[in-house]
This record gives sequence, C-alpha cells and structure tokens, in this order.
Amino acid sequence: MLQGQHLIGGKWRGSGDAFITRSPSNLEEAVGQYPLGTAEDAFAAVDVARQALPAWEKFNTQGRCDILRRVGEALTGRAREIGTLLAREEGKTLREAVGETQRAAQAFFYYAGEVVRHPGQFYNSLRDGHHVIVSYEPVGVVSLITPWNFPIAIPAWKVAGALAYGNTCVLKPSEFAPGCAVMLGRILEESGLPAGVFNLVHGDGRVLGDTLVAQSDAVSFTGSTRTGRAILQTAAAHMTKVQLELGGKNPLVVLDDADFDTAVEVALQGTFGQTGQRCTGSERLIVTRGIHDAFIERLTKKVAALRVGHALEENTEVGPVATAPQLEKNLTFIARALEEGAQLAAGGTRLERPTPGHYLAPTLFVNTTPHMQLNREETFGPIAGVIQVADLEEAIAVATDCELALSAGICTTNIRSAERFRRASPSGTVMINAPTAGIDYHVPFGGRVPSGYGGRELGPASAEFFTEIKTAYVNHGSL
Ligand code: UN1
Repeated sequence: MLQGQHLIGGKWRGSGDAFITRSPSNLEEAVGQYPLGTAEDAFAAVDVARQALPAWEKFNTQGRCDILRRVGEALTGRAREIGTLLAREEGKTLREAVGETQRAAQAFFYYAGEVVRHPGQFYNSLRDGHHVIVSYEPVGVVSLITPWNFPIAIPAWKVAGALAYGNTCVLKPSEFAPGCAVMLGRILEESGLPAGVFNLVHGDGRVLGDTLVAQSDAVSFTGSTRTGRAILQTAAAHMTKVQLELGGKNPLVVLDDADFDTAVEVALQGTFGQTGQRCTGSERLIVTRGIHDAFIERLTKKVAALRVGHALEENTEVGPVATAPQLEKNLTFIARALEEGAQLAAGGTRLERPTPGHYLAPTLFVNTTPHMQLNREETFGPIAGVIQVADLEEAIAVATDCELALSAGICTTNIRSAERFRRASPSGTVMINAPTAGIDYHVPFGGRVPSGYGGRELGPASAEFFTEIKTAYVNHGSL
C-alpha cells in the first residue's frame, strides 16, 4: 500500500487522521493511505510556497527548463508503474492509465519549452526618447485543485504550467485518487526542484479549499460546476485570480452523410472511453433521421460487446466506475431515464465480476427527448441517450439548447455542415469527425460559462492565467 504524505517546504509529513483509498475494481484492496489535511496544513503549504517564490522567479532559465524536462523523462520512464497505481486507485484501464501518464509527461516537455519560448514585447513609445517593454511575470502562489478522473494528467498540466512561468504552487488532488500526485511530488523532488516550490496537501476540499483560495494569488480548479461556483465566491471575496474547468453535457451530432464507421467509432470512444468519466465525454447523441436506425443498431451492438472488467486485466475495455457516490448517481440517472420513458438499448444494470467493484454495464438509451434529465444534467458516467432529429438545423437547435458549453462534436462528410456547426456551437472545444473528448496539450482547452471561467488551460493561452502583465515605460533620453 502506498504511504502518501503531505509535502510542505520539502518535508514529507503526515498529520493526525488518515484516510485510505480502495480499488474500485476490488473494494477489498486498499491502495493508499494519506493524511487528512487541516486548514493549518493548507495555510503552511501556501506560506512556504510564498517564501520559495523570489528564488524560483529568479531561478536560471535553462535550469528551470531542465527540471521540467527531467520530470517529463521520469514520467515517461515510469509510465507503467504510475499507470498501474492510477488504474488500481481510479479504475480506468491500464492502457488508458499508461496513456494518461504519457500525456502528463508530454505536458512537462511542452512547458519545459515554454520556459525558454515565453516572450515579452517591445514597443516604440508615443513619447520621444522612450520605449515600452511588456513583460509577463509570475502571478505568485498558485493553488491547484484537481479531480479524480485524470489524477496524473491534470495535476501535471497545471503544475508544469505554474512552474514554467515562475510560480510556486500547492497541489490538492482529489481524495478519491491522490496516489499519482504523491508520485509526481517525488519525481519533482528527484528532478532537482527546490524545496517549497511545489507543495502537496491531501484531504477534503471543503476543509482545505477556503484556505487555499483565500491565501493564494491564483487558483486553478477542475471539477464540478457546483464546486466551481463556491470557489468563485471565495475567490471574489479575496480577489484571488481564478481559472475553472467545469462540467459538460457534450453533444455529438451525427448527420445522414457521415462516414458510418467513423461516426460509430467516434460515438463509442467519446461516450464510453474512460468509463464515460470525462467532462469532455459525449453524453447526448443527436442523430438525423436517415442514418438513425442503422446507427443505433450498430452502436448498440458495439456497446453491448464492450468488455467491462478489472482495470488491470489485459482485455478489459471499460473499467469500473471510480467511486461509490458516482455509481449511485449513475444508477439514479438510469432509473429516472426509464421513468421518463427513455428506451434502454444496452446496459442499465450493475455487473458482477470475480472481485467486488463498482461495475456498471455501458448504458445506451434511445428514443430520448431533449427535456429528459438524462439529456440535461451531466451524468459523468458510461451512459448516453440518443435523440433523433430531422436535419442539421434541428440538430444545432437541440445541441445548443443547454447551458453547459464545454465540448461539442459533429460527424459529417459535408464541409459546409461542419462549418455551420462549428460556428453555431457555443462550446469552447469543437470536434469534427473526432470524439468530443481527447485534447492536445499545445492548444487552448476550456469551455464557456458555466463550463469554464477565467481563461483557458494548456497551449500558449495558459500563460494568461499563470502570469501578470507588466508594462514598463523607459525614458532612455534622446540618442
Ligand atoms: C480530454 O478530454 O482529453 O476532467 C481531457 C476532464 C477535462 C479534461 C478532458 N478537464 O475530463
């Protein structure tokens, strides 16, 4: 069992009470033990991060780049080990977990490059004998509050971004899957990061969150829209800069002219990949009349054939649901969809496997309508509903009739239809003939309110959140 601790000012330490995580593939298996942090721990972590800030800001540029690159190399080299821990603790398949660890490594390589690429600007001034320099400085101490569904990739891309631009940070990983954050902390230390630049606290967000938000200069959070709103309120009271990546209810439109095999595969991957537990997952399949029957017939067969099992088993395609509350929520959604008249095409029930776990059959509803709860609230599970529509215009009307706007997709071979959809969609991410989930690290990612708030993550756009602009007027005199 992993013995996780807080990392505060270069010291690994526990505090009083502890909590244990269990594998959702086998609830008899304890995976890690971690200290249950207090507000004092959060306070201490922000405090040491603040002390470490001046030295990290001045740290040699090549040296900072090298540290981030070494972290990327360590994550790559240990992808299987970390992926195995991730799969055990969170429940996604080993293939998905190793892939996620590689993604985490790529984020560090990308941000290692950002350390040296990060530009400023030089302007002539309107005044004779003056010029203007615009530079981008660290925002300060950044708290990073991360979810259980990407327990290495999201901490990695937030930490790498924070450090690259000269900030120090405190990471508070989800208490459902904090093991990878411990591994990341060890790797950062081994890669030569000075003490106090990265700090880690474990525990309940309701206990730690307020202190982190109140004491830090900026907070980046990925999680539910409900928690995001609460963070925003605390942040507003303290004028803390915020970046929120929140929920999605992502539509995937399939038009009559779609390439049939591509559309089925895109729907299958987007909906059931990672057990449907992605804020970018496809949760509403909006399908035009001409292709509808053939599409749902093929998709239903594929969904029913998905192999659900233990995350570490070789041929598992869909791992268990990550947590007990999440499983409960999924079952409630299923019951409500049935009550509301949705027709079950596949799944809908819990599954028994040799080990006791949160196994749920991938669930597909057909003959659903836009007003059903299933099509209005984020399920965040291996569940999707198909809505039949007449044409592209009705598809757009249904797809956009939702306040969440994170990701949206369309399958079509008609470039005009694709472009019409791209422009009509309010979502921050639009996918054409590709799953709504699965993003690149070098381009901006995020959604519009209430799916996101306060600037995009990843790519050069993330510098906006991690830096503050300084505009300097220089009177050098006439030359
Ligand atoms: C992806 O789709 O590759 O928590 C990433 C989430 C998102 C990240 C999605 N913040 O699901």
